[in-house]
Amino acid sequence: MKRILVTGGLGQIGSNLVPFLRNKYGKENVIVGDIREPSDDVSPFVKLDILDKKSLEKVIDEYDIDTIYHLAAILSAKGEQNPQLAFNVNILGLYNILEVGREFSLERIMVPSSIAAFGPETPKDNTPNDTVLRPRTMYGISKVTGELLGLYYWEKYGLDVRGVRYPGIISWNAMPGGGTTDYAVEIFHYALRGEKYVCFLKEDTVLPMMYMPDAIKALTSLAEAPSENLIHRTDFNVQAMSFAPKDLVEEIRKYIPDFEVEYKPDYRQKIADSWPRSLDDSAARKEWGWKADYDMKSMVKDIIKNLSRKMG
Ligand code: NAD
Ligand code: AKB
Repeated sequence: MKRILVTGGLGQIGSNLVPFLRNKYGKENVIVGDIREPSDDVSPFVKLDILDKKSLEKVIDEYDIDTIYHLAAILSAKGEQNPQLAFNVNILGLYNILEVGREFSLERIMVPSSIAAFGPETPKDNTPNDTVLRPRTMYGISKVTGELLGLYYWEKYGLDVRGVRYPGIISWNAMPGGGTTDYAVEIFHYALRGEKYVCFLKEDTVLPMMYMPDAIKALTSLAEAPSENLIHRTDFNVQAMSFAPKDLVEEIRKYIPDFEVEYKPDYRQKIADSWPRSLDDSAARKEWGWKADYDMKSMVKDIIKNLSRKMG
């Protein structure tokens, strides 16, 4: 039986992953951990700062945890505003997670990486899985560190750490936590409220993106893949769609023709310019059968339907 802790479980991905895991493994077997208090009832919940190793050990022990989905992190834009916090949470926090994984001989630790692991010298189109990693953000540096530490703990201690390099994740039911791809979530809320959106990236900045159901599918499928099939472990490219803000606006205007957008690039433009436009995900396809279900068209249709219903 699985006993799962989801760190950072109140965040954008956690608030979608937790219901999925609870549906599969039972509510009581999936514990939400986060440094902040929930606004709704998400019990079983523990207030947990991953930098507090003693509390982390106590939670693992008390709840008899065998698997961690480690989602607690500071994302790229927030990380550039406070690199020290990003270093602490993303690197020292992950170190605590790996150490408790080793000490308690946990069965599996899932740690998402990101396209932020790449940098300006990385080939931008159809970016290979195994290529130059020279990120220039503290977030990206922490993601490369995480990929390498995960591999180290696997090879040295047999701790089964796995992860995908997520692109920008787009959801309608949870807001993003301070990244460079956040525009692609915010924009829907403005469009449906009938308000003008001021986009912080240039209109032609192409980035890889993924709809939330595919993001959940990617991480949970990798978690279940037979270990012997995996050549990579912590650093799988996963591609779903690639678009620029103007492409997304054009698609949204098919539903909301008078939607107004202005482009005012800020410090996040430089971050976006250092990331790839699309990814070669053949390793994920070969090693654990990855394939995305949604492209931009089907995603926009689904978001407009669900979000307009939610907003009444
Ligand atoms: P998020 O910012 O929405 O959520 C992170 C959560 O971590 C928040 O609820 C926050 O309160 C919590 N947290 C922060 N510091 C903590 C601490 N010290 N202890 C415990 N909890 C803490 O992030 P997300 O989008 O859900 O991302 C989850 C993971 O996926 C991260 O590793 C992120 O790098 C990765 N990822 C996300 C995206 C994306 O577009 N959302 C893309 C690539 C990779
Ligand atoms: C961010 O923009 O920081 C995240 C990511 C791609 O890792 N969405």
